Amino acid sequence: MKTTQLLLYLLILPGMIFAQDPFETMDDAFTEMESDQLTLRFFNALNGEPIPAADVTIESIGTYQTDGEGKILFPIPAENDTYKVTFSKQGYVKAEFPLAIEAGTIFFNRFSVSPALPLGNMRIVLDWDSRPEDLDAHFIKESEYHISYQDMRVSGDGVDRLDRDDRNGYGPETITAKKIDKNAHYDFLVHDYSNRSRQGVVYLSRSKATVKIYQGSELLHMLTIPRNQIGTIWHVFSIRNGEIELVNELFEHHSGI
Ligand SMILES: [Ca+2]
Repeated sequence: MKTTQLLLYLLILPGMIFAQDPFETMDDAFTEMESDQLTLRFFNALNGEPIPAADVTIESIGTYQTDGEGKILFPIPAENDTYKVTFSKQGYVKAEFPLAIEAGTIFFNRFSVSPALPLGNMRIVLDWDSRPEDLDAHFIKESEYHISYQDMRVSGDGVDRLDRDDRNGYGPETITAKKIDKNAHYDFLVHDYSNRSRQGVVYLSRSKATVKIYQGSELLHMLTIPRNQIGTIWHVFSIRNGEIELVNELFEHHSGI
């Protein structure tokens, strides 16, 4: 009996540890090779679930509907270019973003889309690849509070929160701010928790991390992490006097963390 149980654990555990995502990535690569098509995948930024039956238009390529896995497949265009993608589904922000296709491939094909937001709300969504396993989003209101996995809800002005902490690759890791104080200074940082004690490493830069800033009914900004840089902290943006200032720099140390 015990031997049987042990065997069962040995069979089941690796599947639990690696979840299903690495297989999705392998599936995508296999399907793309077989069919000369590319894949985009769309997820709900609040819970990480795939979004089915959404309309996705890729400029000068076509319009597609996501399947039950939140996925579309489209033919590889003949020309390397940046194409405008429009995602729309009732109940979600209508998201428009650029998609660069280079040498017949996409740099990163996972997009977490925010459910519709009340006017004035801001939602910051971090997606990344399978490694490092644990990146952390930090949203800091100077002299007042610091939201992260360590303190998901703060009482300060009581309106900002971490919706989702992801620890096994891919994200999304999501922070919602119900109100931005026009007199305050905010910073948004991404910390490579998995490699936090290492110096001179490029794992974060290789993570394909992408941050989307949604506000009200719009996707305001989409930033991709700078490539080939050393550091375990990505300072993505600040907010001063209610205005977003993009920073997009990597650091080994940062006073905010
Ligand atoms: Ca995390």
